[in-house]
Amino acid sequence: MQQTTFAIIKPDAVARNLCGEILAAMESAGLRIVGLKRLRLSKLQAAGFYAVHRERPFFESLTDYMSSGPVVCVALRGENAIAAWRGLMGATDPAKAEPGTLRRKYGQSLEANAVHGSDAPETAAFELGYFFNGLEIVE
Ligand code: IDP
Repeated sequence: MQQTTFAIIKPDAVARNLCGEILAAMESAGLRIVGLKRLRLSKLQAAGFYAVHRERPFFESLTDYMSSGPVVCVALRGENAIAAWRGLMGATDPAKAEPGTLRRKYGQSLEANAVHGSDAPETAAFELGYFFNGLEIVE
């Protein structure tokens, strides 16, 4: 099933000039980049994006980190794109992520784990709409 999912290259990875390598890994996995933008989130915008985590103890730190520098946002389209991109990212904690995954290769800590990916069709729809308007995703 063709799907569109949402990815972020997080501030730690952007700061280390890893955008090209991460975008290349997306394409090598057969995913198509159908939307792309660089921006810097405000603290409030980061809190809106991660609203599902607002009761978690790491919420303050997470939203500080996500607003600490520019991010690169990507709309990705392909066969089972949500699961395909989650698989390529690896587990949340880079130390526990499978060898070869992007978080294992590029993640620095449980929080600064290099990339984000939507975990379900509903979250993909919310997250794509949070960052892109209809004209900015070109399938
Ligand atoms: P996911 O990004 O793999 O879907 P989530 O549980 O949705 O993982 O967590 C969102 C983000 O919050 C993670 O990618 C990571 O940056 C951060 N995070 C998750 N758990 C912790 C934690 O226990 N401490 C600090 N940051 C965390």
